[in-house]
Amino acid sequence: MFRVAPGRVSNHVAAITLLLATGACLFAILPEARAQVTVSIDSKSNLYASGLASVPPETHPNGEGILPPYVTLTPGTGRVLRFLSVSGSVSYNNTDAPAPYLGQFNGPDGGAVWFADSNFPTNFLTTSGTPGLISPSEPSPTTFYVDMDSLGGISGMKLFESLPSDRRVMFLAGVFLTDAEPTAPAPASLDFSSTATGRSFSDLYPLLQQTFYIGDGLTGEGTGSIQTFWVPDGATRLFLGIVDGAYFVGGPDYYDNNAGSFSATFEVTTVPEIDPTTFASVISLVVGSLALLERRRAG
Ligand SMILES: [Ca+2]
Ligand SMILES: [Ca+2]
Repeated sequence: MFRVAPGRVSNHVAAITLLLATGACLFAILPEARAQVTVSIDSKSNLYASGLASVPPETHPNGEGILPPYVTLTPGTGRVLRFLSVSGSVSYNNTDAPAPYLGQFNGPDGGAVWFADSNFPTNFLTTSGTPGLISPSEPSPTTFYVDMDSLGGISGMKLFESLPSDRRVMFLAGVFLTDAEPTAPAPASLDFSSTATGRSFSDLYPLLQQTFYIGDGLTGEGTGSIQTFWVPDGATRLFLGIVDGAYFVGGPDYYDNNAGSFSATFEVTTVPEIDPTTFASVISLVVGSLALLERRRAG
């Protein structure tokens, strides 16, 4: 540590020493800056194909989409991911939906998109007794919610809302992986319903292979503060993509009728652990130096 020898240094040198010590302290606390990255995410990017060499078509009979984009991450601990900008819009079906539903585009936070056909109320919906599930008596057209199963090593995801207007599908989503191909079992599915984690979290701690909601990366939609996604130790890749499926329930599917894309700008920084003993030593040095300066000034 620094030592200030009384009587042998001028006030000037002591002041510089104090500044250097304070600067070193601040430098240790500030996060390490990393370069910003911008990635384009096609709406056909199948998040459930993350880390695979190719998209297995047999698990997506109605449209397997394409491999999702990814970035490599510098290994480490205490890493956080923050999105500085997410823009663009996507459609869950701009190809073969009935005319009223064709071309419903939504932004990165997702949309409460509409759908209605003769199968919808009976095949996939049960009772309004459970929050988020739509009552069969609810008039069509109604809106989707998300209740995806895991596939291989990649987890599913849930996003129920009682109010149809609060539901969100086709949002930007992500998953952290190592360099290895993901293998089962998948971790538990995260639940982004407002009755669970919600979409307005300030910090999220996803596991490896656990898909997570990103949206626009802000606590609100286009408003609020920047959300912090803690990178799981061991992660060396971040994949960005879309969660899609038949009515957004069950297995991933129906990627090929999507349209549009998102553009996401983000950075990963490292927040060093602050060693309490080191921190206390520096504070003690600063206080000691101040006291020395005062004594010399008084003398
Ligand atoms: Ca689709
Ligand atoms: Ca948001």
